[in-house]
Amino acid sequence: MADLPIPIFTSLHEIYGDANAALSQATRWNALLEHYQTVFGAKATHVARAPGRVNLIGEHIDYALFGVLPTAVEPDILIALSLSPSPGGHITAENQDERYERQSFAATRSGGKWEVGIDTSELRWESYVKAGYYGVLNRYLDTDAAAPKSINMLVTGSVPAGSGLSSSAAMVVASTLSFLVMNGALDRVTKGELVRLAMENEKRVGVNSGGMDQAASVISTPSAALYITFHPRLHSSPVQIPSTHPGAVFVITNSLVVSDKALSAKVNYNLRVVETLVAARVLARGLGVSVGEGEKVTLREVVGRWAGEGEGEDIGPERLETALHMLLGETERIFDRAEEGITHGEMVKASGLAEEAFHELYLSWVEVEATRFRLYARTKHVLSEALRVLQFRRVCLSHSTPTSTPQVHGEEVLRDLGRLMNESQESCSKLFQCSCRELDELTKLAREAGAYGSRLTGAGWGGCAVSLVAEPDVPAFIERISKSFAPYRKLSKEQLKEAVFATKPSSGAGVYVVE
Ligand code: NG1
Repeated sequence: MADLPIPIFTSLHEIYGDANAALSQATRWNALLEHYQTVFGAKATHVARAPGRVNLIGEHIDYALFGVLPTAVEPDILIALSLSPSPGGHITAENQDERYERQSFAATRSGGKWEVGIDTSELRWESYVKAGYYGVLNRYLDTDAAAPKSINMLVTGSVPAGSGLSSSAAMVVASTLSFLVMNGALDRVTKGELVRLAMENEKRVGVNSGGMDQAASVISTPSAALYITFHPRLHSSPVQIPSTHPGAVFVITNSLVVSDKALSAKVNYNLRVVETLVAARVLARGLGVSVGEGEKVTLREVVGRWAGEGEGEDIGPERLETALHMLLGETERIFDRAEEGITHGEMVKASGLAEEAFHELYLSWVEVEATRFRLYARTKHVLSEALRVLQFRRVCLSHSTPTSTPQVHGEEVLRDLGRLMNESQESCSKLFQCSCRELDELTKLAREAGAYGSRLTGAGWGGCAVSLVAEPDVPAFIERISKSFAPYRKLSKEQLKEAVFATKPSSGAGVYVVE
């Protein structure tokens, strides 16, 4: 799938998978194109589209290189585009959301590179547009080439920001696509290359993201979830959600707590990236697995080496599952299990590196802030969550065709999947500490409202939960949760519809050519 070209769409039906969904999106698309003409006095020629995603299971393990199971959703970022006749490579980016001001900028050449002036000291919406531009310019445009094209862009989005549905990745993928198509470079990239480019681009905005979101936003199809693995290289395969009776539906509920990953990165996201990297070295040391002095080894690589995986090989899901089971026991022996975590000095000692080498390897490239580091709890979460992804996938694969005793079987399957989701929530909350009071409450209320399983989705610390609900129970579930979760009571009907909704898988990113 990663080797396929970027799709060029000519109908909304192709994008949203069915005629009804396409119809309900048509008004929004038409409004965007009309607005574009009013703002820029000319018609848009293309619309770049990138969807958000919901991660069904596998949280905070992509940057440890373990497989995850997301699916693209209907909410998306759209960027209407056309070349502007003005010379000089001017980019004018307007956002339909009035909170975000119009921005104009142009790339400059400096020291053999293109620069676009990304300001990471504060959160600015255009940084995500510039991040996409930076990657395209530096990868596909010579610095001694004539000035890049001038472009007018109008952005709109239905993925709520800071909600764990990956609006930031959708934004960066859509902007990367925009600059590729406008500079005539779209046919030079495959889906896999777009994922890698968007990942690098997002790092420019300050988050050391793992790659799951970009892969889900780019590679998804409307028919299945994706099992995405990152080791030894990016790979994805479709996983059909079992066609059980009753059918399985994933319902999104927004906790309404906005979590800004980029702003809290040094105490949350990036700190977890560092903790899990150091934990990998400590685990390797305890297991007698060899790691190069300057190597930033990941937990997935340590598990593989311990299980006898050769360079560039993948031991496959079965052997990985067995290895994870065994290693979960080993963590008890290897790590200091102090509840409050260990100090910086203790962590350096456990890594076996000299202070200076430790700093260079783990802290020189990222800003983190902590007095204690919980390597044991983080490792336990990562290994057990990686195991749950494999189990979830196995349940799905073994029930992907309807069975002869559908009713009984269906409920059993939903119970199995739900249990794994609940265990994931518990682990995210207690061991990885990436939940929050509202998400703990919301997932508990979701189970009380009839969900088989409920868990936070995405980075956490706020944002959305995803719940597994039997199809016939969806309306009752939505009604109950709307009443029981206190913050929902003050929402209007419209706001509630945006906060609580059943997901439909959608196709991955692509470019729509306006006729
Ligand atoms: P969100 O915050 O939902 O986009 C982030 C990371 C993912 C992954 C999850 C946690 C980015 C762009 N995304 O997702 O790669 O690590 O957290 O599972 O940083």
